Amino acid sequence: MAYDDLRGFLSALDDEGQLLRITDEVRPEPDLAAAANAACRIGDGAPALWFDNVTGFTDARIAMNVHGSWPNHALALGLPAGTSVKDQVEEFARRWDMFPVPPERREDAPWRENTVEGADVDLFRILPLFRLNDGDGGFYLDKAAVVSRDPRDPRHFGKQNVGTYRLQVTGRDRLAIQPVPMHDIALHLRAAEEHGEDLPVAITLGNDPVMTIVAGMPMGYDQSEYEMAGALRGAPAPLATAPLTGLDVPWGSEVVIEGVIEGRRREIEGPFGEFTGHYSGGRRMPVIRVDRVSYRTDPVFESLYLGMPWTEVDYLVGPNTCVPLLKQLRAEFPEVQAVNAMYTHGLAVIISTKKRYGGFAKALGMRAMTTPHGLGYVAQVIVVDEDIDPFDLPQVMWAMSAKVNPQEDVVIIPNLSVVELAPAASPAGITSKMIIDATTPVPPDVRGNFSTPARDLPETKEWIGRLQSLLGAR
Ligand SMILES: Cc1cc2nc3c(=O)[nH]c(=O)nc-3n(C[C@H](O)[C@H](O)[C@H](O)COP(=O)(O)O)c2cc1C
Ligand SMILES: [Mn+2]
Repeated sequence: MAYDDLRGFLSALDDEGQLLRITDEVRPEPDLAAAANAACRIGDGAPALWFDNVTGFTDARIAMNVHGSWPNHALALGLPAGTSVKDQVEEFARRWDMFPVPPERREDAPWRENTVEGADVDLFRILPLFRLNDGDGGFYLDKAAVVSRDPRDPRHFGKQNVGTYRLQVTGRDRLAIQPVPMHDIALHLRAAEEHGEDLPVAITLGNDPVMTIVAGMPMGYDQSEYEMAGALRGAPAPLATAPLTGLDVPWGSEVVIEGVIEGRRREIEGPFGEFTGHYSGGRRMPVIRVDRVSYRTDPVFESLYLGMPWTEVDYLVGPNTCVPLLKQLRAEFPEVQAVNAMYTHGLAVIISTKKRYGGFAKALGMRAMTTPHGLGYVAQVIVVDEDIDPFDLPQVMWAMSAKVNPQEDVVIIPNLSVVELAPAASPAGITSKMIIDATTPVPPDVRGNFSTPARDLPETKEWIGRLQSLLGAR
C-alpha cells in the first residue's frame, strides 16, 4: 500500500488503532512535546498522536510521533503492523534493489489551494508553532524535506537532493538551517556560495511517510531520493513542480515553502535538543528568505519530538541508515551479512561478516568509516562473525566478551571527521574512531583458542518445535 500523502497515512493508522486523537484542550507548551516524549516512553507499540484542540490556536491540526514505533514504521512501508524489526530491515533491503523507480508527474497538487507571496508571507499565521525541549532557542520545523539542486549541474535529476535538515523559524519569512558539512545540501550551498549566489530551496512539510524516510536516508550523492521513494513504495513517487523555484516537490505535501538560502550569510541558530541526547549550542548557520508559501486548506502540521533516545527519530532513521551501509559495503565486500546502524543514526555500528582471511574484519571496519554516511558518523564499529545477528545485542555482547583480545582487536584511528553534534568529539567535528574486531581469527591470523566451539546440539531444532507445541497445547 503506497500512501500519496500524510492524510492518507494518518487515516490508515487510525484504522489500525495506531493513531491516538487527543480531544481534551492542551497547551502548546509543554503539552504537545511532552505528550510526544511520553509516547516514546510507554513501550513498543506507541501510536501517532493527533491534536486539534490547542489553547491559543484557532485552527491547528498537529500530528506527532507518526513514525514513532515499529508498528508505525512497518505500516509506513505498507507492511503488517506486527512485522519484526529484522524483517522490516530485510524487506527494506529487498526493495532497495528495485531502485531507481522513476517518479510520476501529477498536476493539481492539493497545496496549490492557498498561496501567499512576498510581504504577505507570515509563517506564524500558517503554522501552529511550538517548542520541543525546554532549552530550545526557538520554534523548529524538524520533520521537513528540503529540496535543492546542484548549481553546477542543475538539470541532473539525481543530484537534486531531498533531505531533512532542522529549520528554526526566526521571523515571519525567515528560517535558519543546519546543514551538516557531510550532507548533500552543504555541497550545493558551497557551490552556490563559490559563485556568490543564493541557493533556491523548496521546503515541504507534512509529507507522505516514505518521503520522510528517504529524506533522512544516506544515499549516494547522485542517487535520487524520489527514485528511492518509488522503490520503497512499490509505486512511482508522485511529484509536482514548485511554482516559484521550479524544484521537483512531492505532490501530496501539506505545505510547500519556497525561497533561497542567502549566500555567504550566517546567523545564530539554536540551541536545540538533538538526536544525540544532548543540545547543540547556538551556532552560526545559513539563513533562508521565504518568498512564497503554498498550502492545503487546513494544513496538518507534522512535528517530531527528539531528545534522550529512544525517540521517534530513532525509529525513523533506524532501517534507512542500516540498509544504505549494508548495500554500500556489500558492493565491494559480498561477505557482509547484516548491518545494525540503529544507534544514534549510526554513530555506533555493528556489522556481521564472513572473513576472507586474517585481518579482513578490520579492513571492513575502515571501509564503513569511508562510506558517505561514515564520513560524519560510524565512530565505533563492532565487527562480528556471520553467525551472529547484529540486531541481537546479547549475541553481540557474547562476541565482544569471548572473541576480543583488546590489545590486538581494538584499533583506534585519531582525528577523523564526525558531525559536530557528536557530544564526545573534540574539537567539535573531529574524533578518534574505533574498530572492535569481535570476529573469530582466521588464518593467517592464528591468535586465541577458538578451535573447539560449543554448538547447539543437532537435535535442538526439533526440540524447539516440540517445546513450542507442548506449550501451545497447555
Ligand atoms: C528528524 C531529522 C532531523 C535531522 N536534522 C538534520 C540537520 O539538522 N542537519 C543535517 O545535516 N542532517 C539532519 N538530519 C540527517 C539527514 O537528514 C540524514 O543524515 C540524511 O541522510 C542526509 O542526506 P543527504 O546526504 O542527502 O544530505 C536529520 C534527520 C532527521 C530524520
Ligand atoms: Mn541526498
